[in-house]
Amino acid sequence: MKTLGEFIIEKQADYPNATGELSGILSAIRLSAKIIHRDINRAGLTQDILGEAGDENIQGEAQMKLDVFANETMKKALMARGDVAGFASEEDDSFIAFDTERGRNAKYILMTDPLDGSSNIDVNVSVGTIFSIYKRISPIGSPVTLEDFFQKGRQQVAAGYVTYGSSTMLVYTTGNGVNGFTYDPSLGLFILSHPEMKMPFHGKYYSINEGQYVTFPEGVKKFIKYCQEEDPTTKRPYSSRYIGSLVSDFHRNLLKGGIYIYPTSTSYPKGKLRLLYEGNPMAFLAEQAGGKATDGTHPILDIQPTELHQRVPFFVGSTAMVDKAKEFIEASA
Ligand code: AHM
Ligand code: MG
Repeated sequence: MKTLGEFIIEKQADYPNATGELSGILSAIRLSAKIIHRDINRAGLTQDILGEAGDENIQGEAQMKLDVFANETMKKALMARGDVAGFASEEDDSFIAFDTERGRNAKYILMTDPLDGSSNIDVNVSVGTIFSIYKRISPIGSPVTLEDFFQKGRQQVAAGYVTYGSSTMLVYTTGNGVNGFTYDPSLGLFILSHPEMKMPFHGKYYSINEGQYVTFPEGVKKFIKYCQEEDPTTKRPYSSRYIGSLVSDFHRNLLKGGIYIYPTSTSYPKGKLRLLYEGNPMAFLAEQAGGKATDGTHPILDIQPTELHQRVPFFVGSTAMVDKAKEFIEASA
């Protein structure tokens, strides 16, 4: 049995010059995950953490109490350890510079969607936390600037998610494969349960909000029809699974093989998901597990961010399925 803590220490030993800051950040995330896990699991009992918070985030979406709570938990845990210089979150309007002696001298920044899958919070369906870590570009010793957050996904040092499902799992990469840890609440420990995760090359599930079919671009509609056709050689028709929580849908497709799509649509002309908090970390994990992620034209990880809350059309999952979807999109362009 190997715990997440032991695993982090073991990995750090591979880098003799490591300062332990990245390990510190991962420990802060681990602590946040335990706190969020606890509160999600009690949510049905304590009305004060269910429902809407009464505010909207910068994108005009209603914030849930648990969204706000998870955001504060992450921020406080990271601030307390002092290993990040700045923080940006889907729930905050702007980035935050941790402007303390330690914060100014830290070399990493972190971006997060602290509680993804808002529509599933109040109905006991899995939600998740997504995080993404970069080295800052601005000089150490000064407060972080916006350019620190506008780095291509390719520059990520680490990324991962926590899925609060039938069990809670933390899955992350530091660019050297993907490893998954299952939380044992009785011990309060994350245990390595899924070493070196690999996404099947050919998938057989597709995850998309098909109710919005009429609003999708032609290429996406054709890909959906392709998934539904009968063809024994490619094991079609594929099955559809849509949880409506990116983390859960991604996690399912990572284990079983499949594709998750949130395309452009007439309701979301630029896509719904956010490049910095959702697209990039999931794309990094997908590539590290042997899968792919594209906006339909370019690899997600090669997109130059220009806005903190930038949206992106998102196709992620098994390589063969992502390539196929791209083929349909290119043919309809
Ligand atoms: P959120 O970050 O506000 O929760 O939005 C992102 C979520 C994804 O987790 C999920 O896949 C998608 O939005 C669901 O959207 P829809 O209800 O339009 O299908
Ligand atoms: Mg989200």
